[in-house]
Amino acid sequence: MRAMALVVMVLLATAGCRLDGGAPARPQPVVSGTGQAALAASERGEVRIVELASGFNNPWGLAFLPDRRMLVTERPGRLLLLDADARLVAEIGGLPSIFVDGQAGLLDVAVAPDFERSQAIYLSYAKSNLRGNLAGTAVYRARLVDHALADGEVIYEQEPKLSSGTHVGSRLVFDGDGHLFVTQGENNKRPTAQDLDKLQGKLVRLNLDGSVPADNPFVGRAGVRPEIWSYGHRNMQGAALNPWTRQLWTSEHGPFGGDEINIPLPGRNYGWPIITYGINYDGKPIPEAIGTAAAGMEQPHHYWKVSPALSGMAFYASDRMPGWNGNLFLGALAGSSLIRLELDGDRIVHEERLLGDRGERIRDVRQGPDGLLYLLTDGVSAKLLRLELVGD
Ligand SMILES: [Ca+2]
Repeated sequence: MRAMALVVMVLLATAGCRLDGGAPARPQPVVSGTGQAALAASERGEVRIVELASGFNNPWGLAFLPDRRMLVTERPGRLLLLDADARLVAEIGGLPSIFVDGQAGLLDVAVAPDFERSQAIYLSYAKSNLRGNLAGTAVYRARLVDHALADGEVIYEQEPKLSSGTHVGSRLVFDGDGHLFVTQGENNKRPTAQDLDKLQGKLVRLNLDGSVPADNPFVGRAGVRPEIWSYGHRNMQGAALNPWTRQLWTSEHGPFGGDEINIPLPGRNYGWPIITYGINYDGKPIPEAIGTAAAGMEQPHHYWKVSPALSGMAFYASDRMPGWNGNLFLGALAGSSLIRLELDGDRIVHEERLLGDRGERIRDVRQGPDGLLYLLTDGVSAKLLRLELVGD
């Protein structure tokens, strides 16, 4: 066995002191640089899987800085900075107060398109009300200065707040044209997904400072929140910009069955809970559902009868691994695999499940600046993995 440098960093920061509404995070070591590699077979060749780091506590989102360092969010309220070799550098300080309970907590992280000038990063998270018993999805923008956030500002938050820790989303995606998309859930308050005066169960589109774009579809309509881009969504935990069409694609958890991919168009109704391909977990129909289709409601672009439990997603656009170029990858939680979809234009023409024999829930997937794929697994002792298609 070759000598390996094990760098163990015990985090001394007391993350618990800035958490509201839930058990404090349990600081634990993130172990980097083990470099353990495994091979897996796939339709397009052999896949080399390298374990870059482990010990993350319920990680949610991964983002690359321009210098190839990485930011990883942990749902209990930590933001970690890793160097380009995935060694832990620091826990970032100066985060906002975060509501941590169930599915709620610190969620996605996104690096501003002009980061090299602005040093701005964006976080989506659950923000509590004053009583601390309910929360809503919110977006925080701040500058990353060394190992802390500075000049932080809440640029968006759901009001009223309805969640006690379920179906909060969330992913953050820039459209490359001066806007930020925020995916959200309906807080398991199903009918609110159809209420246009509420922000739960909506995809929203903001300017980079959080203001409402003048060309949002409902601007100026009485009783309708102008942030809304599309509605009738259950819980979108994945989103990515299609690099070839520049359109946003989202993944959405169905109930029992009926997970969806959508390409949300402005002002459209994506149906939840009126139309769905899923049923309740107890085997009964969704109470509000009238079927799988209705006038004025959009069909999903793609759906699964058996829910993989879709999480983060990434389009792969690189010549580094030609066999995967043009594919769409999605993490599957319950499905414990990485879903690879082949596209013909927007049409999904083939699906392969990767890494299924590892039995790991996949929380996020991103294309790295080196043209390789990076995954976060899920849970209390989660891993950062790097995938390379070597038999291509
Ligand atoms: Ca739908």
